[in-house]
Amino acid sequence: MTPSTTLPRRHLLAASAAALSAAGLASWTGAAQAQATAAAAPKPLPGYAGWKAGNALIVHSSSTLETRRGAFGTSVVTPSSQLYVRNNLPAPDAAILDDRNAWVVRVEGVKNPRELTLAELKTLGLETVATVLQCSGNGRGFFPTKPSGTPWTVGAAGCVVWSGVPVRNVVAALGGVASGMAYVTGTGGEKLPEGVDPLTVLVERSVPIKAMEDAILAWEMNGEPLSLAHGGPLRLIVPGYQGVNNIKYIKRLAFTEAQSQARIMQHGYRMTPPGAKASPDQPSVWEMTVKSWINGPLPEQGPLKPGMVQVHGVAFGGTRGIKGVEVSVDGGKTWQAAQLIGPDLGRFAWRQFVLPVRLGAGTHVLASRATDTAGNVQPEQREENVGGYNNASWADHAVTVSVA
Ligand SMILES: Nc1nc2c(c(=O)[nH]1)N[C@H]1C(S)=C(S)[C@@H](COP(=O)(O)O)O[C@H]1N2
Ligand SMILES: [Mo]
Repeated sequence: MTPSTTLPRRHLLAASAAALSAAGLASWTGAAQAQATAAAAPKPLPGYAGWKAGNALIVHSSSTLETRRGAFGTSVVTPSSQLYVRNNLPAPDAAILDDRNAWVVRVEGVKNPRELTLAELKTLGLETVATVLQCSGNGRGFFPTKPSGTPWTVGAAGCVVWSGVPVRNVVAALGGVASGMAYVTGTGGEKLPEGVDPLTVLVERSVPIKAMEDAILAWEMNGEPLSLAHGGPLRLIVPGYQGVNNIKYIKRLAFTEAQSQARIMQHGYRMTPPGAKASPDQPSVWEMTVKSWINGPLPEQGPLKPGMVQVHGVAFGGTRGIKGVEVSVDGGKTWQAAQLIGPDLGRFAWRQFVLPVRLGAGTHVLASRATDTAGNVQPEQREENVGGYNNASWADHAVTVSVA
């Protein structure tokens, strides 16, 4: 049902053409070669993510890698090798991982502000949390308006297990939050390009201070030291919040009265209504809302045989967790309760669901619709916005399969 290494045909063609030409047999591969070239050879993985499973990923650019819909598997946690990557700036030099424990984060907006090393952080507490890490632009590819930005469909998301120190422990060790603070602001440790106003490129995001209760400073992902691609040696994890708020290579954690002045906060990642200009008075992409999608069967797996099919996928509810998921095999006219399966890793993780259905010959539109624990139901339609953010539409995420 969910071959984790399904190779699209163009990969096979490109790979076999390359293998043949390497063996000096290119002359008779003319047809395959031409086809492979016409389909544009897949882009190679960028160096900092060279350890990833190329077959499981769509390489949009050197800073945007998307998990293939058919590669999610059905074991809850997304393997690190298959997890999407999104960098707004080039990843820092890998040398920052040479001495992880020496990494320094400056904590401000507390009674006793100071710098702490990762070694010190490791003495202040330890917590493990599973969260859905999702880019707020996930689903942008379904917007008919073609917003600028990566046209992700479903694969700019994964369910990841993090370990680190709770931010509230760090705050307690530094005497508590200074008075009047309303936001937690994280600053990324990338080297900034020269000759530009730092505020136009700096990756710095603020979230409401209440998010501190669940936030951790993480140094481990899925049981391994945090990789450079995913923000090692240290990353801020804000469970239930959109990806951009989870600051990689964090070098400063500040409790602040106001939101960051960085462009990525003031004008980027705002829910800007169609036709309007981005501005700080529009909602920022913070908490995620209830969402689900089907990961199998998928049209790219070819026509199905008539009979039983396990319709399966994932569902999450931001900070609230999932109460249930319904599946439709008639494009949303009728719905049936799906079964939640697998371990429940907590309210910030996704749940897997399955509905066994019997499909006869013909075309079927399969959709899923999740409900969170507060009773919010996944909407049929996306909320239109200029940036193509927060697409949770069940209609957009439906898949059409044929049975023959
Ligand atoms: N320092 C820093 N943190 C960052 C980013 C970045 O470019 N720099 N990108 C953000 C965005 S937009 C997303 S979606 C997630 C992507 O996390 P991942 O690459 O580990 O999947 O990291 C967020 N944190
Ligand atoms: Mo993102």
